[in-house]
Amino acid sequence: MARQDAFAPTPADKFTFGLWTVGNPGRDPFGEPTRVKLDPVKIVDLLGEVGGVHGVNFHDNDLIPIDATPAEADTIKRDFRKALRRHGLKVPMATTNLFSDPVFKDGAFTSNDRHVRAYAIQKTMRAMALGAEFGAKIYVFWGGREGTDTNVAKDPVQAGAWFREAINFLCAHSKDMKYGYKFALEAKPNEPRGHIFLPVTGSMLGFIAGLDHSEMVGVNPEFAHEQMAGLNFVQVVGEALDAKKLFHIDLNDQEVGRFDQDLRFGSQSYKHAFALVKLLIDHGYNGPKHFDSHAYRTSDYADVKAFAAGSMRTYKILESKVHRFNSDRGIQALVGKIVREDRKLAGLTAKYSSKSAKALLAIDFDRKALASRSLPYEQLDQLTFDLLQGAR
Ligand code: DIG
Ligand code: MN
Ligand code: MN
Repeated sequence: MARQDAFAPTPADKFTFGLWTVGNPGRDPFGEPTRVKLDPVKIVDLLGEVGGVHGVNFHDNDLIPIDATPAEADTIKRDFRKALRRHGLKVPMATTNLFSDPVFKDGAFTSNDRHVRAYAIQKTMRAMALGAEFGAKIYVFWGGREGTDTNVAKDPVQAGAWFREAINFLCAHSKDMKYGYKFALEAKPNEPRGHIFLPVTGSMLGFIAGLDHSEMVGVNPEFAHEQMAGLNFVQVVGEALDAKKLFHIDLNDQEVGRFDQDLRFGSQSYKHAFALVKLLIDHGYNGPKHFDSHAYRTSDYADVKAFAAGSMRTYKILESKVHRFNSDRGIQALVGKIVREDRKLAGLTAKYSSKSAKALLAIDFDRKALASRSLPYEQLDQLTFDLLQGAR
């Protein structure tokens, strides 16, 4: 009997891929496809061949071409449903393509044209119905065209109001239709527009607070997008967890200062990826882990499968490293030294009272002694390196 691979994924890991990820045909702005374009059934079969995948996500037009007839759509859905059943895959998330068709050249929910904005809301309503047909309970909004290429083209306050109007309407529609969706807003700073509105997850968290149904709206942070903005993805996800708004997550990798590379998860920034997996484990994130990424343009079918398998394997390896970190006596002894708590002081500032304020003001802190406390971060970081490199 073959030894069970400790890093083999299972559907319980909730790893998911979009149809557009492993189905990416290798086209880029400077070159034509290098791979045969796979239809949705073939993409599901590919994921089935890889094994251990929990689910597959789609934009409406990844599944149903924008000009498909109702009869063509029915056939596609029937065949897709059969493929899902064949491999036991779920559809946890759905979303709308509001960026490919030329009609969205100036945005969808924030187009300067009221007709385009209305069409975008209608298209999203239809896509929500499609997602609900396949059991999706998370609905992602990525506004790839919501932005400007010149500031004078659009007033950002007006654009924000239009975006809010659309999301409020669609939240109400989801409730009206009893879809049970949780909406997840995905930020990106630029590309394809020069300046995308609500560019980072933090912007989305602020925006959500002003919505009519903010309780059903969270975020879908993507590693590459926050990295493009020069932010620390681990801290970004920490903000989302703190706000109880991490409804979905797009995992991939990215080199700083480059276009959106959507690289295989953990293929570039091992250390960031480790700290991210640690954060998700430490805070009990139990949502889908979506690899919004694609294989290199140079990859063939077999290499695309290796890309998908590698994405999940990397996550499982980092998971095992996190458990090692959290149980390593030397590392935990250091962590214990670094974090100093004091119940008496904690009692003073946990909840304000004029009494506690007076008591706090009366304390004579020894500033020099506080400053002299040792913080062995170099040792901790080196032990982390040793652990990640298999030297511990
Ligand atoms: C790009 O990062 C976006 C689109 O691929 C999609 O709308 C969303 C869902 O993961 N991510
Ligand atoms: Mn991306
Ligand atoms: Mn994404």
